[in-house]
Amino acid sequence: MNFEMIQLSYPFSSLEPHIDEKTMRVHYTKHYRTYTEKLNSEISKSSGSKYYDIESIMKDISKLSQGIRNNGGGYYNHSLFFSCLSPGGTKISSNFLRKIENEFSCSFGDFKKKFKKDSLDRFGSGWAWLCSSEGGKLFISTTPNQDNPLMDISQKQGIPILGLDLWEHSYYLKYKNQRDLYIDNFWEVVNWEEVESRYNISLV
Ligand code: MN3
Repeated sequence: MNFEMIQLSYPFSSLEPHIDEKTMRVHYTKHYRTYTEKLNSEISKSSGSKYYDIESIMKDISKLSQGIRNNGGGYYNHSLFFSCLSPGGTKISSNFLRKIENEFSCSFGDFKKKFKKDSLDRFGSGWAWLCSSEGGKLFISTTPNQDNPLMDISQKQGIPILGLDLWEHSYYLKYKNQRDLYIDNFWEVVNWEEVESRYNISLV
């Protein structure tokens, strides 16, 4: 089993000015590629080779090596992150907007504020997530390093449908220490069609 990088449906420069071309290029061709290659190498020399999909690996991560946890997480997380971006973003459907407002009992603006606060509270490297859990309940969570809520070691488990990379490599070239500005601008490039589609799949 060899895991492959997802192909981007948009050019590196197309998320400008919110995410700059150079960051996208390095992030995809260096960081993401390295996680993918290391995952494949870790798996080939371990019991991970009996797995056929990345989701099953995440769900059994407590039984697998630290190398698979780091690089498998890196592979899964970046595949999700890059899939949920699009040039200029896509408009959220009225259905899914209502879903978010109902689930979080607040406006869409306040939901974004909550997501931002949790992202800023995550110290050091990690990820912020919008997740679906049993019965389609939505929740926000954050994880350290390359962990994610699909992993069986995660404090709060669910199916991630949107992920924000909080590692400095994802924003430092453009935003330097301003993680808050990076988070604000992230919303400008979210592919809500993809997020909603992942939510619908999570219900099955
Ligand atoms: Mn990254």
